[in-house]
Amino acid sequence: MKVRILVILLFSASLGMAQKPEANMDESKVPAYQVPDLLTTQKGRKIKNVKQWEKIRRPEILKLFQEEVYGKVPGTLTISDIIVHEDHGQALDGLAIRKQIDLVFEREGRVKTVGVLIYLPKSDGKVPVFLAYNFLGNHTVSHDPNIRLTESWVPDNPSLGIIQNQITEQSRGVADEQWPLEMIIKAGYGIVTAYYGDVDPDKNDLQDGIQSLFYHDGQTSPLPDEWGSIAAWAWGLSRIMDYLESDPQVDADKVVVLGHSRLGKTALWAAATDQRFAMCISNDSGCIGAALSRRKFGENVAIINTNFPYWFDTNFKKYNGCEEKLPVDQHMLLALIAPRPLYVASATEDQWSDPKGEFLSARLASDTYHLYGLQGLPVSEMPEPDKPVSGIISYHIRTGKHDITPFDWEQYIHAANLYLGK
Ligand code: GTR
Repeated sequence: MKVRILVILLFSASLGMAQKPEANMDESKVPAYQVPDLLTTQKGRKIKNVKQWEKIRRPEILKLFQEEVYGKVPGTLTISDIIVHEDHGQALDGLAIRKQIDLVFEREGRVKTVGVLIYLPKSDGKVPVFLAYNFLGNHTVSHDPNIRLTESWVPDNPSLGIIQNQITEQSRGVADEQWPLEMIIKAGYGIVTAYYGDVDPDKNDLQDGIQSLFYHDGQTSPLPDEWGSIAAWAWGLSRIMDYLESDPQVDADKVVVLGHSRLGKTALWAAATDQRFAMCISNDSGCIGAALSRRKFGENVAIINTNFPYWFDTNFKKYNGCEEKLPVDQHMLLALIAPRPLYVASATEDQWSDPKGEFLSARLASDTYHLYGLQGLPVSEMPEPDKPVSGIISYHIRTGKHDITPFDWEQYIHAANLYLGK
């Protein structure tokens, strides 16, 4: 009998070692935790005003995220060439003009091309824009037959006709419900999108993304504190911003960077690292996006590092299973966006992204907004589903699943109207 118990114990222990890390989906099992204080430096100095925040604490936090989480960009690379495929295509039944350009990046003979699709409301002046990556290619955001097809690697999806990692006509318009273009244009905003896989294909190799342009001979992956895919995608958003600054029809002082899910994590990191983005919207960004890591609810550090190790730098692997050792938590990422408007959104059926952790993080980030004389998130309790809370930090939890819907977009347009100084 004893032997049998021992065998069972040994067997389950060995299974345990091989097992994938598990997600806690039970609120009662959230551990007691304490997040690092936003306004106390690592050496214990109290931050009392904007000047100290901007000179001391903000750079300290930014560096910690750069070194320990997302990874540093190893050098400078500017746009080598802009290829204009289309400058004023008539689109959306005459409501908008369409532009399509390629941004070309070249370094030591290696080249990457990022295709950018732009719809702008017809206007005599410059217009504010939303900038957001898409998941499967620019042609998926609308049935518009003029949108060019990406040649980059796309994950196989036979039901969408994506075979051998190449898209075909079959996926044109498949994401149009996530991109209510007419509503955005009618509200007076342009929309700028690109396929994130043009910058770095979303697969575990780090061989054919923008990072590879920086490799020296024989190098096959970034250094331990250098960029994973999220930092590379965020870098790409900044390069699109470089282009937007040169576009006479775009108001580059009013670019709202937005992203859903992994692209929400990316939008947050882009807004943290590049203060030219006037506003940031995180839609269901979850783990290592808006949600607090120390709650260990839903997706956690070990899970995300197991499934998507290449999204982050190698240093980040140290924190598998020990979120409490992280020198940062995600409210500090949100605080890097202050004093700019920020919108954090969750969905009721998206417990994997830990809506409560996203809300609490937005709440905690308010301390930095207070330094600027701003209220931050105006409530302390999580609102009811579909009842948005509006402030310089806004929040809502929408009924439904992990997705970005016209309801979400309506709130984002409303917040941009209120807080972008339009
Ligand atoms: C999931 C991942 C999340 C989120 C999501 C997405 O598999 O666990 O962190 O990024 O993908 O991007 O759709």
